[in-house]
Amino acid sequence: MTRHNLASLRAIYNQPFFDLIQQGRETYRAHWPENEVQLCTLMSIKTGGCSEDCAYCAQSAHYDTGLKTEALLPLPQILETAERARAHGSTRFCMGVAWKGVRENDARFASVLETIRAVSKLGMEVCVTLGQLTPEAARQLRAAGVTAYNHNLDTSPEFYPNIVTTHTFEDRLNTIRAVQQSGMSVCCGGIIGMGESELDRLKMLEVLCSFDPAPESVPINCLMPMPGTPLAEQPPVDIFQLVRLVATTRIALPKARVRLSAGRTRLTREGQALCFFAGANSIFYGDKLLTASNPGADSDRALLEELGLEVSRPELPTATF
Ligand code: SAM
Ligand code: DTB
Ligand code: SF4
Repeated sequence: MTRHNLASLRAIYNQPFFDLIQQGRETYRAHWPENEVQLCTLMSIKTGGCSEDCAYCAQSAHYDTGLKTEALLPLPQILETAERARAHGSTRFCMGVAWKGVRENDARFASVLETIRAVSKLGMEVCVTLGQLTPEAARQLRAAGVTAYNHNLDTSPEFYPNIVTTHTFEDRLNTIRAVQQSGMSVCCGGIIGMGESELDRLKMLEVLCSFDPAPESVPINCLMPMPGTPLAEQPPVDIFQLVRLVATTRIALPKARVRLSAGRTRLTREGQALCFFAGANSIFYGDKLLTASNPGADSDRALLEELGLEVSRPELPTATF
């Protein structure tokens, strides 16, 4: 497989629009069962009060966002939500916490591990996003049954300090290395619409292309401007720029799940259809993301049906079942 660099990514991205989406579609068809979309449900299991100053995030304690903070939720409540997600057709369950990172010997981490052991018995892919990890914490998560760990680069190395000052881009890479060593899959992507340039987006993609192994999934979030955060007034992302990035990601990382993530509430059905055509094959499904809203499950079901798209089966480690 070609390992893309910035020059090759720019050449792909800057093609005439229809050539680009056609190449995205062809790459998708060569690597994936046709017309299948993965449905993932997100649940915030510890909300707000985070020490980090990520400029996009409603959960940062640095900004007055009016969000109600919540301590780590108890296992039965999480399990019930996971069971409901499965009953509604989700094949991946992703739990998020507003932490800078995991402290290995903390009782709260022990509680998260216990929750993962229970949720992983439900037959869905299990993803968590808990912030920074040590290699030992990553090993314990893998042993508890996590299939994928979400830790986004969010933007280019150059633009990152404009968005976060309480940790570095290198910190993000260190956590991703710990995840890779543990054997969990890496779910890693970014946010567009934070004031970065299109080149910054391709620079982020260049870093994703350097991962070994390649990321299993790449969430592409459009900024949801959160009141009270420094990015509250950012204008929406241009749809053609989003579609171009989706297609370029599909072409550069053919085997990755490309997830059309936060911000779908501001996309039209036609815009989303173009993203699927260009190679997106996963969405967050259910009325809520972590703290922000998502299109309703009913309207998503209707959209998939109108486009003739089906729900993909979970990909589970064979040892588990
Ligand atoms: N605290 C952990 C961390 O930062 O890795 C996990 C949770 S954090 C909320 C997960 C990801 O959600 C972020 O990396 C970012 O890509 C995305 N995200 C958060 N707020 C967002 C927003 N307002 N709009 C779009 N994406 C957002
Ligand atoms: C990802 O890339 N997007 C999800 C998931 N990984 C954890 C989170 C989106 C959060 C959107 C804003 C919110 O709900 O607060
Ligand atoms: Fe905290 Fe994660 Fe939000 Fe940053 S993105 S403020 S680390 S919850």
